[in-house]
Amino acid sequence: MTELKDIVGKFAICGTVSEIKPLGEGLINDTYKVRTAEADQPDYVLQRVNDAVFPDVDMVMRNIDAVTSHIRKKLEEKGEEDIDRKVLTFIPLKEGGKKLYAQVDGKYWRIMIFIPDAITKQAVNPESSRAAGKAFGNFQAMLADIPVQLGETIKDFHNMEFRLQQLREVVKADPVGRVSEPRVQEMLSQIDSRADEMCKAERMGREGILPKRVCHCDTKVNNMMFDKNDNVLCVIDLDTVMPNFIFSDYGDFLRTGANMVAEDCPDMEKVQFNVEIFKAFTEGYLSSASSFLTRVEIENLPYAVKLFPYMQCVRFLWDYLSGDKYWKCQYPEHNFVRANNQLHLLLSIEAHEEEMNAFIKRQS
Ligand code: GN1
Ligand code: MG
Repeated sequence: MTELKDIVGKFAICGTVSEIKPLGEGLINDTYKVRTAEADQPDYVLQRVNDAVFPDVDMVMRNIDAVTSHIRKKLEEKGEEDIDRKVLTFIPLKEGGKKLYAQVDGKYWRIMIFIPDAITKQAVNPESSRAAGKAFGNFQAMLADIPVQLGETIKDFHNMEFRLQQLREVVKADPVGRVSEPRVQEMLSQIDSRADEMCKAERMGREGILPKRVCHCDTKVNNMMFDKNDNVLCVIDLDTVMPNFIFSDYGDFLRTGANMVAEDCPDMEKVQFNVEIFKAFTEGYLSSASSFLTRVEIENLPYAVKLFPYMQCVRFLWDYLSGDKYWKCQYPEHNFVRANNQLHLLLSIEAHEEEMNAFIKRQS
């Protein structure tokens, strides 16, 4: 097997590698920190891209190249300082033109500059939610005029009609005999009764009243870097950047950020929607995104808040009924618990619907 330092050696980095050790606890890609010996040379982050989740790594890296180059240009035009901390910098191969990844022993690797003096956060409060809303809105705003068409790195990733279709297929095939469980039947009927309402985005897309824009599609607070004074430096984890309805970025952040507990907390009474987080994130988001959002997009933000817990409930249930192939499980019921948690989050959100609608009206 090729050693990590030989893989690093394929890239046009500066400095002499002194140490390579695992970094972070991401579940999808394997990540390492690469230290260089020289104080005046940057350190780097080496990553193996999971090609089971992202089958077209070339497309992923072309998207990332287009997005980071465009953001860099915008920051330069604005005369920003310290740009290497405000956008990710991927390093090309020594040989291979401008290619930003190496294929070694059938695996895919890439390397980027390590951003010094930056932190990530795991939990949000209203203040960091506001900052996150502003940062993700700004990310979309900067990419609104990107001159290239990005690829869809995971086909139909946030397409609700497709996710329901996937669920229906596994219910029909019932490969591990879990469909007849009464709790599964109960959940399926909760899902069915909302299916039509939740596919509204796809219908509006077909009617031509809802555009797709460049979205991040994994808007969690831990996908942003902050400086020591709590200012957002940049958005990271760009593998899922692709054209989508803006609901993806807005709704998926609140799915995790505004849940009072983790998405796999088994105590359903504790699963509650935090309205203060919703308000702060929305204000932050609209402060940077209202310049390009349409009325239809803004009016439907409360729908987006419901859509993502619903979609995640469908996806977790699909995996439970498939035999737990997509998400790693610590115990046999894990995926069901996750699905149930998302359903309870949805119920809590539904109880706040009027309040959310009134709040959004006041903003526009
Ligand atoms: C996966 O690995 P992570 O946590 O960034 C998934 C998201 C889900 C999330 C649920 C590529 O994201 O869509 O919302 O799990 N990413 C992919 O925990 O499927
Ligand atoms: Mg991630």
